[in-house]
Amino acid sequence: MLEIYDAIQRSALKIQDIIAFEDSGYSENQNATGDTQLELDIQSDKIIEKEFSKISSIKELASEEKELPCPLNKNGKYLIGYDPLDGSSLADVNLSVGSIFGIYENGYDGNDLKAAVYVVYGPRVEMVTADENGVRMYRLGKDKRFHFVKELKLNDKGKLNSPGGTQKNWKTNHKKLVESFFENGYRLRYSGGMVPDLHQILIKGGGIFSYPATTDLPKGKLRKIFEVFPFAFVYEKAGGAAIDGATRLLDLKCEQIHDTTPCFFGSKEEIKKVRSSYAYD
Ligand code: AFP
Repeated sequence: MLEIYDAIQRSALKIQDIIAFEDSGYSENQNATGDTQLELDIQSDKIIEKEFSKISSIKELASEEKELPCPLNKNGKYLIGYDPLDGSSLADVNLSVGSIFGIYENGYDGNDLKAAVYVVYGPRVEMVTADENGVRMYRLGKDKRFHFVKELKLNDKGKLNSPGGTQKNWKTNHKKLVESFFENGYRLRYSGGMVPDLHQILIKGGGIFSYPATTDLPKGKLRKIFEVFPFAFVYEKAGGAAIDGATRLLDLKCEQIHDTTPCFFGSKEEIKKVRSSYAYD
């Protein structure tokens, strides 16, 4: 596993460099979900693939930017599902973006996850790992190495509310739920990048991030393998919870590589509220 974390760190240094100095315009390609790819998405994907291809314990890679998984080593143990540059369009407005990695064994169901890692590229570059050692945050130093900063733990209740999706397409119970958090004093924190938004909730001790089913996206927007399962794993290991409204996200199966699901990540109290508000959905 450590060699995978090292490869992620080497990729992060290179990705940080292209975010800062290279073209962030659109390419002429579309990814498997139909999004027009930015040059940054394509370059980040290539960087990660190159670093991972040096590691014998990796059996296969599945990238959000590719239609199909890419086999690496027949005898490898791990399958890696990753989003090379989540929220890449935010680079243009100089907001934080991130890379997300799920390290799976045997398959890509939620319960196949063994570890999850994300990197936030912002005013600082930070990496968070979640595994049997808990959730640990590292920060890039002047020496171009990542240094351990602290362990991350969620409180049972927080103060931040990050509600995703197009509001006019929210269902009535979801509107009421989001409103009830605000009525109880929660403050809005939503940048449009799930990595910095979920990172902020973790660092500040708690809150709720939601990307619900909407009338235009009945299965939500966020992808299970590349985005949802890895963050569900991080949130659970940090003492929080993650559900699709009713079911624990990590109990969900993945039928197609690019499957999406509605998702809620948060501290325990907030997730309890989501559960009761979705009970009669
Ligand atoms: P992009 O990668 O297309 O910018 O989308 C980012 C993202 O997948 C995730 O990081 C955000 O939380 C979510 O989409 C934002 O979606 P909405 O703009 O629909 O709230």
